[in-house]
Amino acid sequence: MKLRIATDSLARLKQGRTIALTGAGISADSGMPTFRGNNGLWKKYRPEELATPSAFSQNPQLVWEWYSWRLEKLISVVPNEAHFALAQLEKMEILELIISQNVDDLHERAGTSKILKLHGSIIHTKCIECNKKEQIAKPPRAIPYCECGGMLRPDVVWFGESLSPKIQDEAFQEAATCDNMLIIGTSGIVYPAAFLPNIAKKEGAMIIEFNVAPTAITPLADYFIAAPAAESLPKFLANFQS
Ligand code: BV8
Ligand code: ZN
Repeated sequence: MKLRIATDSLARLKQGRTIALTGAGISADSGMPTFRGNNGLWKKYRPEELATPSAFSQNPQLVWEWYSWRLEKLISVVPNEAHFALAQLEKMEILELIISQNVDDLHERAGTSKILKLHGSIIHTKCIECNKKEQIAKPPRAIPYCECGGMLRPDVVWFGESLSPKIQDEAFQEAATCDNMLIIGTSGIVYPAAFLPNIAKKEGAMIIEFNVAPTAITPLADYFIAAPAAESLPKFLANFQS
């Protein structure tokens, strides 16, 4: 079954440059808890206790326990139909790029190759001494250390930390030059990512939002598709499959 999109909007999607901005909600249907939902990550933990540099310097053990728990969760889940639909849209050259706020690897495991990860990757570590980055083999039982002796941290952007200037500039550039932006599963609360829909809109892009509830972004949307992404994205994809 298709999702009803007006003919001129479909033509715009087929001819124009389309990018997607994704948030934790796209991974919700895989079973990954979101940040602010009712079973959200922040419910069990206090954000100021965990995803900040000061929390890590004060209590690296607790921060690693949280990330290890999230990694356990991540290796136990698989990409859902929303991730696969976006990967298919990339293959069909309808979707040029995904800009993701997510630190999971579900887009990549679904086959997406063109992705900008604004907030880093939970399956990679970074050494706080020599900055060496590597993929984590398995969820650590204790604080992991680099061969240089330095303590390892998750290779993610914490609150109060700047995004990589290169990645941030590229994301802003993509938002300013796209014709269409699909916005999937984000509350639009976290900055500077939350600037991206405003930049796209200001430059005349068509905004299609997929979410289960209205968000701070919804007033900007040309289409608001209220359903779980794992249901709505395959129906959206069906518009491009003869
Ligand atoms: C920075 C990695 C400069 C860690 C994360 C203005 C400008 C710049 C900064 C700020 C600013 N205003 C405030 C700030 C500070 C801060 C910020 O934004 N705070 C917020 C809380 C107000 N920003 C920063 O600190 C950023 N740094 O700008 O540096 C600087 C330097 C020094 C001092 C000041 C500034 C860094 C932000 C990055 C933080 N790191 N992640 C980790 O994951 O452990 S952010 C974290 O939140 C995740 O990455 C997550 O993706 C992200 C955003 O949340 P969402 O993805 O939107 O998820 P959420 O749960 O909120 O929403 C889920 C949505 O899905 C909901 O809408 C729900 O309805 C929907 N949904 C649920 N189920 C489904 C669904 N949709 C579809 N289908 C479903 N089934
Ligand atoms: Zn090191």
